[in-house]
Amino acid sequence: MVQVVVAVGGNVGDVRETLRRARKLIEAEETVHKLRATGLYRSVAMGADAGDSFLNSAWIFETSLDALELLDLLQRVENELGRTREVRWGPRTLDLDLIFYGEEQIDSPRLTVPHPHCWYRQFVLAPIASLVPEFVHPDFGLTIRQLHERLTSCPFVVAWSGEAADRDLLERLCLEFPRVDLPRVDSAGEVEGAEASLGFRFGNAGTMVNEPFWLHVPSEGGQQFVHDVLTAACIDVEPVD
Ligand code: A4P
Ligand code: MG
Repeated sequence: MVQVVVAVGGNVGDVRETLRRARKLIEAEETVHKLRATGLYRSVAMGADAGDSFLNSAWIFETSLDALELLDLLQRVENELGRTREVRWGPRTLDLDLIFYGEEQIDSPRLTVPHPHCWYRQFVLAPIASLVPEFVHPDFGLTIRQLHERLTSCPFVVAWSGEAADRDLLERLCLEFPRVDLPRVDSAGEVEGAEASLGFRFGNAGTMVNEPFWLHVPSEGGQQFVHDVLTAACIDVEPVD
């Protein structure tokens, strides 16, 4: 048996009802045990075409499925509840992302675990932190509580390097995200072929205790990518009844 964490979200239709039905379908599987679900959290949508605000939650359960079998199950449930995939990051009735599969690190064409974007997304970390705050992220060696808290530090330092983050973009981002401090650094985080890199640091510039975790900005759609990352990191995620 492996303990897994699944992030759950949706922003089309009666999302509360869809999430309830999805949970029933998962719980009905013989290979799934001891499922615990967090409460629901509401946040604005990250992504230019993402649509209305989202409801997010997370499930923690034990399973005898291997990781790809579990992905198959999650996708079956998404499909059964009406998920279509016209637009990347588009509106969706149901999104089930596998965040952790025990402490395993998996990098295959169909599956990357831990989920590569979980660590800067408030709407993923807030629900998980409410159930298993002391779970340690296998890539970073930090607990979910620590990962979540670092997103709420003020100022929130997002170091960047490379060329894509030009002056106009930075000025616009500073206006839109007043809590974020965007110093430029020369960094080993840069990789060949990436136009810019973003790094997230703890606390303020004077009290950094860790190397930043670098995200490489894609050459196509880079500005939107940077905007989405900052939205996901700075977003207000409110618990709802
Ligand atoms: N895949 C690889 N690794 C994984 C994994 N760990 N879990 C592959 C799940 N799937 C994984 O996913 C595309 C492919 O990723 C899958 O076929 C699988 O083989 P998808 O769900 O079909 O496509 P997508 O919607 O384009 O991507 P994804 O990753 O689900 O989108 P995101 O990044 O999760 O963004 N705003 C708020 N406030 N709250 C949200 O929950 N969600 C999104 C979706 C956008 N904005 C949001 C929220
Ligand atoms: Mg998904």
